[in-house]
Amino acid sequence: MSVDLFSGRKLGMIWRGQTLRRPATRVLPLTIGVIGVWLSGCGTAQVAIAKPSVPARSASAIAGTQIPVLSVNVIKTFPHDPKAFTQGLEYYGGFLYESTSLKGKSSLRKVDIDTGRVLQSVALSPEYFGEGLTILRGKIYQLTWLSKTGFIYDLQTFRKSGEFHYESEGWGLTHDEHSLILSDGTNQLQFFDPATFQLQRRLEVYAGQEAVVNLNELEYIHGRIYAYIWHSARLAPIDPHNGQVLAWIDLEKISSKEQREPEGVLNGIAYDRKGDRLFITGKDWADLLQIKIEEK
Ligand SMILES: [Ca+2]
Repeated sequence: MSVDLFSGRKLGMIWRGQTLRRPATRVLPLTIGVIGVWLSGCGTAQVAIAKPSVPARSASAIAGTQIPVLSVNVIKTFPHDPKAFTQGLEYYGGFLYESTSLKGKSSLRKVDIDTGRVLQSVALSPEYFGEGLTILRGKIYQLTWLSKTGFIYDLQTFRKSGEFHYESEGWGLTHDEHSLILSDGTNQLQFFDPATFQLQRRLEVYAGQEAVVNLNELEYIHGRIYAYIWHSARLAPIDPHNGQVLAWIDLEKISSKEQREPEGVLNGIAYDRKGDRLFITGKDWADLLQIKIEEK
């Protein structure tokens, strides 16, 4: 028996026998309604669901105003390892640092932007599923998905210097001046003291009145937290003070061209502050793209 959950033309969840390839806690933002169910005699079920509700309904209101939908232009395309199941991406000092999964294939790597070549890497133990990463004060912080354990590495040597722990799942990671900022697949962002890993605060993310779940890879850019919404082709800049989504950045055209497999969704966003370059990629994508967001 297998069940495939679709959002539009994209596969969102897969059940095979007793095995759930994505956990039940990863709730898809699909609430508009089921528009069709097909059950075939050979034991395959497909459940098709209408467009994700978050982008559709969230064009509603922030204090009576529409949330703008912004388009992007591709400035430049770079090669990306098509076998890198990207979970975290950050720019530092002329290089990209990337966290990849799946179990048994999880890694931390330093990547040459122009060639996509992996310059330095370390493999995670097979029991860990790599997730988001960020770099702060000479250290790399890397999450794991379900193990509630993060790893700390020396930026130069990639030598593991410690671990930290959190209560939730680990999805995306970034930082501001004072905190590590973690997403866990809900609509909450958690802020941790990078020295003590004490939880400082939680921020609930909303588009108008609607909770925005499935917050995934993160990047802190000019005072806003940018978050992918897992299994949507949208990126959301979030106000870190009140949790409101300030815009929907529409990446559908790029995603539909680059995505090569059902789980190969957009993931990975990195910002070069000095050069004002914004990079995006996805899981197992062959390209890394430098994009410019078109402000309205
Ligand atoms: Ca990032």
